Amino acid sequence: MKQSLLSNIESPKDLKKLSAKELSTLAQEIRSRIIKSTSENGGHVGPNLGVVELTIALHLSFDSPNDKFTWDVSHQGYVHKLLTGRNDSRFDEIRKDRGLSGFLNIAESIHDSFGAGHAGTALSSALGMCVARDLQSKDHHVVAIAGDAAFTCGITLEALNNISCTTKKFILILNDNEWSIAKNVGAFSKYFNELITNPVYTRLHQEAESFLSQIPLGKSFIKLVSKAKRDTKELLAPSSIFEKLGIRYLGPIDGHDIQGLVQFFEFAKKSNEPIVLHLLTQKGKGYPVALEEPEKWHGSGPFDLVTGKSRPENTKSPPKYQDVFGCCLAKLAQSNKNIVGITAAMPSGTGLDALQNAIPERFHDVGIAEEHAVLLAAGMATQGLSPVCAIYSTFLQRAYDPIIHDVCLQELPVTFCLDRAGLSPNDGSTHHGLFDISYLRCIPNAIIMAPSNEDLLQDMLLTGISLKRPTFIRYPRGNGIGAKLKNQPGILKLGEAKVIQEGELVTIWSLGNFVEVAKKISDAIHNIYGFKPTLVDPRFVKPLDEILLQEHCSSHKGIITFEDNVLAGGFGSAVLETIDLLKLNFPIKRIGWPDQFIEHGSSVNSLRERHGLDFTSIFKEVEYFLQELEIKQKSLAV
Ligand SMILES: Cc1ncc(C[n+]2csc(CCOP(=O)(O)OP(=O)(O)O)c2C)c(N)n1
Repeated sequence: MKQSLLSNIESPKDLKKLSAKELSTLAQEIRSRIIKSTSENGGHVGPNLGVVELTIALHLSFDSPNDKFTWDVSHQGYVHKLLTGRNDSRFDEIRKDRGLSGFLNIAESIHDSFGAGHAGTALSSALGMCVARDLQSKDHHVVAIAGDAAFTCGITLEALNNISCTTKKFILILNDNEWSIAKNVGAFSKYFNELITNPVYTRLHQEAESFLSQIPLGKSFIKLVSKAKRDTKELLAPSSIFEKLGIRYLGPIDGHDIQGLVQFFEFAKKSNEPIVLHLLTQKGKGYPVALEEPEKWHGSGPFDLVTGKSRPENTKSPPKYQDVFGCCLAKLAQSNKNIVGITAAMPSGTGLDALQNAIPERFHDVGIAEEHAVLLAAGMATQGLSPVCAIYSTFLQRAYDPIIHDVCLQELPVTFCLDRAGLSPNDGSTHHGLFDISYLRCIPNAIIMAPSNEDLLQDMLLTGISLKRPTFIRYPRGNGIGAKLKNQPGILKLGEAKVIQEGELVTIWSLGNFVEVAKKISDAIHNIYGFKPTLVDPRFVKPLDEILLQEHCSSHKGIITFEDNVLAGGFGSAVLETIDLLKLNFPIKRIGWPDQFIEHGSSVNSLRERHGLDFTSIFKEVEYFLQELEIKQKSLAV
């Protein structure tokens, strides 16, 4: 069988041996490899298919790892992985237990100059590398590659403001495919479109392109491009924000033409001022189904290679938390005209598209701008609106200051709905929502809830809106537990925990999705030790039900807490601190995530197993605790 070209690429140097025709065959092979692998493992299909030529051209023109690339989000880094020695069995299991990470990671390869997972980091990190290079009198290139949606991020704009006064040598690739996850939003997106369609600009560019294509690489090419650029600059300057910021603008450029791209990159390498190359690419290029539905194919679960259809989910599965949230909010908004929904570029992921469809004028997608989203909500809240900010737990980290300084300090009625609290297994350390309890619990005025089932999420949403105070509701990724959904949610009493099983000797306070685990642990205790522990669903992390806690401390021998958050500063810490504050001197065992970043994995269960949070490991811990409390197994009791 003929060996594929891709199988002979062990490092970017091997690319340079290929002819133009072979490079285009290689591009096809890479596309097939990505489609095949993502059909098994899921992953970022569309973004990667869109950057095949761009990545090949980058590695042809630049010298990685000496030259540095910073990729925004880095979800589009699969091609880069394949060209930098990672076209092996680990790619077959990308995002799985033994596979590569779905993002770039400095620990995974020397070619990954910077890891990411959150948007908006490419320009600032590249600029930092430029500062180091200039100070150390080195002369390598640093290239930031950012999608059009990265320009909805505040950090990207902060970096843009800082580039030309910091370095003369900075290359920015704007990979414009017009899509964020959903269609890109905002004024920058419109502006990029204007740059592409402006007739004056297009005419000039066509001229530039036609003469570029006639000229071989080399000094004459560079000189002519520079001249053309100078000649056109006067005309272009008024329309190019980049030029105003001291960054030379060249574009629009066909992002799928390898040879053309190489010429532009060679030109950029010679530039004596910061330069941006505006590339046009198609998300999903080469896979018709992905081209047709860019939003669906931004990130996909496993799918059928031929039809592109998602592998059938169990139709009997309970609804996802995100959908219960979205439907419930849309329903509540029908009868409460003050409710407004805000998302930072995740309308479908958060389920907020239900509100978008039902009442579009009360739906706001602000782009990848979590910090702004929270301030926007704060402003709305001062004027009598009831904003609901739906932001994944991990991305809310971006908005920490406005949460403290604007919402909580002024005690404004903003309801935060934190989806993906807990594990995001395939995505890994950049995406797990394991810190929110710790980073929110220390903020005065914050009310924090975690539902143990999807119906309780509805109650908490109504409770949050009704409280008219800063409220945070954290819930996990994926399906609920199959709880019956009430038509009309109820309002919970602030801070009231619920005893779900009256028992004896030990009381187990388990939060959110760990209530189900606690029930199983309780059954095992009953079988082996012959007693039923008390089970509590605390529902509120803050305020904590101190009265119930105090009662349980006097009627039990010890307390166990479970949570889907890091132990440091988490729910168990809240219980421990309260025990200390109340001077109860009561034995406690806390179960939660350790003080380390949790990697990606195939599933919640596999990661729990690896980190001692599966049933068997937890039960072992519980048994040690029972021994400490001198509670004996049934068979050993006298
Ligand atoms: C801070 C933050 N918020 C939200 C996201 C979720 N997210 C991942 S990729 C993406 C869109 C990226 O669009 P763009 O940068 O244009 O790249 P493309 O996928 O179109 O190539 C979003 C919103 C994120 N990664 N980081």
